[in-house]
Amino acid sequence: MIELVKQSKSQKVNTAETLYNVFSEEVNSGLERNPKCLPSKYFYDQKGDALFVKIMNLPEYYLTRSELEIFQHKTNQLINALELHPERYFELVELGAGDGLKTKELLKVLEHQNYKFDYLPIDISSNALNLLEDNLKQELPKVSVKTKQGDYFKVLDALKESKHPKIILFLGSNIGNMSDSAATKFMTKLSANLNPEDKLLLGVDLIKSKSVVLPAYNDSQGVTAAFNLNLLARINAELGADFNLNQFKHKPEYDENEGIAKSFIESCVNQIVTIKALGKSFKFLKGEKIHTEISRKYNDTLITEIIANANFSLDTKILDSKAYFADYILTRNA
Ligand code: AVI
Repeated sequence: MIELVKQSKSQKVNTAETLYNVFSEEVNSGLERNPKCLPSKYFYDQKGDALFVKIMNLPEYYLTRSELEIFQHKTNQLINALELHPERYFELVELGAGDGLKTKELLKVLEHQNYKFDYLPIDISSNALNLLEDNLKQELPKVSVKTKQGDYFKVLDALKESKHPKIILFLGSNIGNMSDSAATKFMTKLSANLNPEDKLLLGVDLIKSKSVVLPAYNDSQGVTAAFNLNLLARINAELGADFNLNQFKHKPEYDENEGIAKSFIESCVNQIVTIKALGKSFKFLKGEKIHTEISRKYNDTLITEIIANANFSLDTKILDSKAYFADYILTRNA
């Protein structure tokens, strides 16, 4: 197995500096645009991570519960669809494993039925990986866990050498936070980093009525609002901005025909915000919106379209009991 080279202290400083520069450049270019926008990847600082955990437990946020139900009650269907055999060793690789809540249901059954495999969670956050590893040591001590910290594609590229059959998990409708063109590119790059016959389990939220989707992004406790506005708090803290969080509000939208939930931050008044790190100020009109996130919902046609040029074939899909969520199983073509 190829291990990722550990970074030296000075490399870490350079990485932090680069990340800071990219963050300030992306904030600048997003706020320069008309209409204004900010990338959703910046939701996830320590506070954002904690708020997202709260979101996953909200009564309105059905996504996590729906996929968990598939992993709890359709585990054997998943195992059959992935064509796993107890005697044939495989690597179970998870992109952005988080707390591994759903995956643990699969790991439990695989461990119990004596499947031969290693579990390789990949995450950009070493903190998240350490927590997951500790938790698995307690709960499933027999599962072999090999955490991989870093960029998904760099890790997958290194793993490609191994030639062992791989099952890739990309759960939670994380792909839905990408535009369709970014998702298409992502799938193409993913398949290029796999070997023929490797499998992908892609978890996606399905297009459904506004009465179900919109509350998931506009919960009654205001957790999603805090998650969205935390982006401004982060810009205040890290780039020395003076956003007054009381003068902006969370504004989600969902169009059933388009099948995309969109989150915005709306300015409640005419105001000017200064960002010290950029040495400049930005004007916001009352009612002006900053677009912060898309959460795309899918159907078979959309999935077929995003994999059209990606060298995957679509084997099957497994749904939860309400048909809110789907886990698609794909095979990397020869
Ligand atoms: C991580 N991602 C799939 C979540 C979603 O549903 O788009 C992020 C989220 N944003 C607001 N609520 C949850």
